[in-house]
Amino acid sequence: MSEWFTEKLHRDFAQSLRIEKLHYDSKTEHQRLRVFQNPTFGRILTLDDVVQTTEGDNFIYHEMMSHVPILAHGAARRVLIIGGGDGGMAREVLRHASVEHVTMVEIDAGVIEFSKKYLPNLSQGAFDDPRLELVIADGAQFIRETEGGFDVIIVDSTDPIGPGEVLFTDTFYGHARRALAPGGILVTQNGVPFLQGQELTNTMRAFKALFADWTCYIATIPTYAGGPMAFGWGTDGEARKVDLETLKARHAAAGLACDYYTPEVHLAAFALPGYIQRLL
Ligand code: AG3
Repeated sequence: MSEWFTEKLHRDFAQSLRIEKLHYDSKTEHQRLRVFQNPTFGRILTLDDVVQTTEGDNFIYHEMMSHVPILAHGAARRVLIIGGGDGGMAREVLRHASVEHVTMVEIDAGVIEFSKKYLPNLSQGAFDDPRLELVIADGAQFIRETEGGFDVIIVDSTDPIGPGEVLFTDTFYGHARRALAPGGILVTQNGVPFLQGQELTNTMRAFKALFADWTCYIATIPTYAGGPMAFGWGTDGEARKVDLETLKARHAAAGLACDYYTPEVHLAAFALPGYIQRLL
């Protein structure tokens, strides 16, 4: 007899993952946290019964949300991560030697604590990097009060239910824009458009009013089921116009050994299918 975890994030569509072994199940101050083993995906972290990350496929999400804006920018020194308590995003951002300082603002200290213990493959030592400054706070409040000057801001949030909801408001996006340095880039997690189209539409409407250059780019992550996931992109700079040769040079100079990101994938990710274009 095997036990199954079933995610019911969407009204009409569920996904199940076999629980080979339950490592942890508890309530933090903010949400229910589980870590379990699955033979195909390795350890899986769920928050309030929604898959957040897996050892097996997290590389796609974390590489695409970090290397796309950082390599497009070309000279990112200060990076802000909102959320990201599992440490996977910090791991990828800190692989760039050019990044001097990473501020990570996570609302739930419990997620960091348990990820360090039960998901060390996610952070791979990122929490010990002296360039990382950890702030336990509400990201929406932090961004309202920060002086800013960030070259890249990555919103590595949960879905817009529960603690993550404030990270999808026009007010939050406005503050995020103000926290960017000139030429800075904001990227956001915007769910799976086939199933969560309204979420992308709402964010894009806000970006349209805020940024000279706004769009989304996509990547398919198996455990965020339902087709490609969308990442919001907003900037007043020219970073989206970066060409393949420049990206190749920057990628090589950074010395990144990626499993998903390539300069070709970077540019191709901005090519949107019709049903996603129509949501913008
Ligand atoms: N945060 C994104 C989880 C959203 C997935 N939900 C979904 N299927 N729409 C991931 C945190 C990883 N650092």
